[in-house]
Amino acid sequence: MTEFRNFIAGSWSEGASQSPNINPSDTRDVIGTAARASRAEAEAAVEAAHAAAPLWAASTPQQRFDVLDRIGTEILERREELGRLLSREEGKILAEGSGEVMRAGQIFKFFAGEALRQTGDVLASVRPGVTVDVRREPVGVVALITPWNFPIAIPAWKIAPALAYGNTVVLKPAELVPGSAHALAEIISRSGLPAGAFNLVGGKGSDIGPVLTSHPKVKAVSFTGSVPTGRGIARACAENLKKVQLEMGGKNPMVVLDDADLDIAVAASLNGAFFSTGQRCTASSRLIVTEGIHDRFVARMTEALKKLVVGDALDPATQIGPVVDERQLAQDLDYVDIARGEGGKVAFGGERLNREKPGFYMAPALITETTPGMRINREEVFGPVASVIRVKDYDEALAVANDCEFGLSSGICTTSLKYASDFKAKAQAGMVMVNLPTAGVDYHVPFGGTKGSSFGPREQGRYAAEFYTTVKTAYTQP
Ligand code: UN1
Repeated sequence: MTEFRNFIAGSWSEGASQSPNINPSDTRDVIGTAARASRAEAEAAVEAAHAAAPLWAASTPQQRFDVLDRIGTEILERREELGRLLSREEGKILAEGSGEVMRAGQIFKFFAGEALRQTGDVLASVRPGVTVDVRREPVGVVALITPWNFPIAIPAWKIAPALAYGNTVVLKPAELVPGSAHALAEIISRSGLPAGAFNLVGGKGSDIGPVLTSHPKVKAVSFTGSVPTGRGIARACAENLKKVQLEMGGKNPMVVLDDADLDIAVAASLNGAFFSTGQRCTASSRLIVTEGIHDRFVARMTEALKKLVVGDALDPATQIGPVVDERQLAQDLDYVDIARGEGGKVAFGGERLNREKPGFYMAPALITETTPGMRINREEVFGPVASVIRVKDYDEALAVANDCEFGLSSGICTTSLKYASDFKAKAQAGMVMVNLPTAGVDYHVPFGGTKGSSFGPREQGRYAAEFYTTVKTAYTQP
């Protein structure tokens, strides 16, 4: 049995207890056992990161480049194997699994370069003869709490900038996907990073999360996950005056206008709503469609959904893998019922599917005849469920798109430059997509949202420096 262990101060450990890592495509397949850290182990990880902090903060840009570049190289070389492990434990299909691993490798390569490209300012003071320089310094120990839906890319896009800017790390990955985090930790352990600069602790968030968010030696917490957990983390960080960065939910709109290219609109909506089994905070869960194209759009979507192959994530013929676990599947099915109860019509799917192997399979659901006030259009489902809202024109589409407590990614399909430009300006979202799915983002540009979706500085690209550094202003009189 493979053991996915904790990594603390440069040593591997079994944890206080273990939990099984189950394949959602075949629940008989136990991939391994995952270490659950005790609170004392989580504390030891923070202490190790704290002890290593001065050494890593003093590392040269070349040392940081070398470490991150080595990590990126090994991830890229092993992308098929790591992608398979990721798909086996999370349930996204093989192409998505290896694609995600590739993204993780590219992120490490990008931040390897950023370690060399760090900048500062040198200015004249307002006082004669005095100069001022403004430089970025590491924050110190950062705690990274990551979700199950991107088991390697999200840890990568937090760890890589943390290390590139000279911080040390304690990673707490989601319990459902310990294998990918363990593989990443092994790669990091061989990279030349000093012992203690990177630590991995597995287990329940409710158990060890509070250790990380309250420990005085943790200076910053970056979290991706649910809104209630995010709020709790923000409260704890406020109490202890830590920097905090939160990426939470979405209820992302995809607007389809009468003048849209229907092929593009259907492809972008299918991808955005249902790929990765809809388990992305960037998923297009509200399809807002103007009346002139509505019926043709729904007919084409339904036709396309009928052809999608739902099955074992490790079967190359599969297009939609299983839902991650029983609890999430129950929630997805529940929301289909809620939508039906509110007057929505299930145009396709929405039921549990039985396959040869016992797993959490669900037919992707398209719900039509919905209105903006319904719960199905206000609450995040986090599964393969999308609803269609019929609107009169662009103005109504924009208003409905923005009538939401979230603001992560907003899409529009149109051939009109006028509407596309207006939407880019007025969409209340951190990311806007024109004729592209709301999900599936680049790795070298900022990622994040507005309103209830995100809190704190942006992730990714060079904007990541904002969170992972602190600014020092130095005055010199020679
Ligand atoms: C993507 O759409 O490519 O948890 C990334 C999530 C996001 C990542 C989405 N933080 O779904």
